[in-house]
Amino acid sequence: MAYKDLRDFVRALEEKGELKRIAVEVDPILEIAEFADRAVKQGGPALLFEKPKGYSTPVLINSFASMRKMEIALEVDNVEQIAQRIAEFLEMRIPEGLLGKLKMLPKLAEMGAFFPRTVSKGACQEVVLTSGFSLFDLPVLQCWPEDGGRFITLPLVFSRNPDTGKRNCGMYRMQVFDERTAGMHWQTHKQGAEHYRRTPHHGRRRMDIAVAIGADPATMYSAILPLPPDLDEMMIAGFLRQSPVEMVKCQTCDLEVPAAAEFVLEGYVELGELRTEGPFGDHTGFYSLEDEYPVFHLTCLTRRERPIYATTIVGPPPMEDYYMGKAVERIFLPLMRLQLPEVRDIAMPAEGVFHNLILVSMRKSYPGHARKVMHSIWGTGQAMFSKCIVVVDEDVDVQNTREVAWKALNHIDPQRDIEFVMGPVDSLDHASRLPNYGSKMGIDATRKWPGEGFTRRWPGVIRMSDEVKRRVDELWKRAGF
Ligand SMILES: Cc1cc2nc3c(=O)[nH]c(=O)nc-3n(C[C@H](O)[C@H](O)[C@H](O)COP(=O)(O)O)c2cc1C
Ligand SMILES: [Mn+2]
Repeated sequence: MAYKDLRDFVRALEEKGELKRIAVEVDPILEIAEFADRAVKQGGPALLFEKPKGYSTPVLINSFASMRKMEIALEVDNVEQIAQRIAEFLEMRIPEGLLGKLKMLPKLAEMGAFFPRTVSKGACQEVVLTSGFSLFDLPVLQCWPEDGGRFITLPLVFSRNPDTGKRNCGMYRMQVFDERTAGMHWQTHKQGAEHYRRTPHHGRRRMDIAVAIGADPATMYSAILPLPPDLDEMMIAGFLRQSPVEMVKCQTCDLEVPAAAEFVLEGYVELGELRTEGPFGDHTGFYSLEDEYPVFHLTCLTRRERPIYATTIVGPPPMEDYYMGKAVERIFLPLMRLQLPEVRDIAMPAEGVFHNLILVSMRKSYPGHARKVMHSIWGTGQAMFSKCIVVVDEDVDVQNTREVAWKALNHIDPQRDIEFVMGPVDSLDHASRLPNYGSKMGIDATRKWPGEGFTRRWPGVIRMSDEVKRRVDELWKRAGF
């Protein structure tokens, strides 16, 4: 059964021994962050702070902060099961004949069941405040000492594409500037930023925004997924939870939000109004420096009677977002293989903070094939940010970073096998020559072929014969080991 809401998820985490309630008073300024950092680094439970200093609203953090918690969040034994479900859908073709078509009906019906449903009432509007409210009513964290302020870190930011009317939901952090305004940190490549750029073409000066904080875990998680533009995150959330997301109309703007959310911030962004945002201790493990971002104006705050505030912190890896990203890696592999069936597996080690390093194993079929795979990755959605792509043959286990380092470093002639390209880079890259634009590197660490100009012999990897191993198994014991 799909979780109805955040508290349902909290209950599940608690039942499975993956939640710790913290009854002592802890300050949302830095202290909660330090708790969260220690807990995740120890593989500890999610934390529910019952007494954040100065607030009566409990704070939930680290609810996705391990593979086990991701499995609980997505109600699977292994996130690969979701990849499997996606692969099954992708394999679904219109079969021949009436019988085949009939067989497909249940699958199609299942698909229909994922679409979000509009409902007339939602728990997120138990309390509707159009005056006398403030962003400081929420126990928003300051995460790191040099942060520019307090940041809402798990917001589901809803906007509408002014060209198509389609909804988008992205997770973009929001720095609380004062009681009614916050930074809107959608990076230039993200959908919120694109909607913002499209808005003046429709003669508008304002863009409606609704921000939901805290919902059932699949809905929260859908906001980070690197989906194609105009593919509704709420539909994907429905697929993940296998039950439609219920949406309710906002009170003061033309957007819908998950009815079961804990908090909803309704408001707008005024075109052209920018304000300095940051610094922010980011998921690279370094501070993202100040920059100019649009300003969100809060016009109405709705919430549950007794809401829970959901948040996270990012910082030196691995943190909670590493596990969220690891699940993305597993879930999106079948989709990547639709375009690139030669790809066996991919891995994004924690130290690469997603965009800095992607390891790819592939079955090479023709000269230059590894480079074709690199360029395809650079041409695919948010994988375009990959600063370093290492491509290895299919016999290398990319989940084993040490094996990749060992084999790849042996296999390359750097000048021949490393390729540099220019293009868009992640906004968080602090080393690129310009913000958002710089170089990327592809390393072809596959075995080189004569068709690629390599005519020397290629050595095999060292391995003891099975027969000797068996003999030594016996001798080993006799020798007293
Ligand atoms: C905890 C967390 C915080 C994030 N913060 C931001 C952010 O501040 N700005 C941003 O552009 N992306 C941020 N992201 C990444 C986006 O949510 C992600 O790229 C998403 O796919 C964007 O959705 P979109 O394609 O609909 O714009 C964050 C991700 C996580 C997990
Ligand atoms: Mn999107």
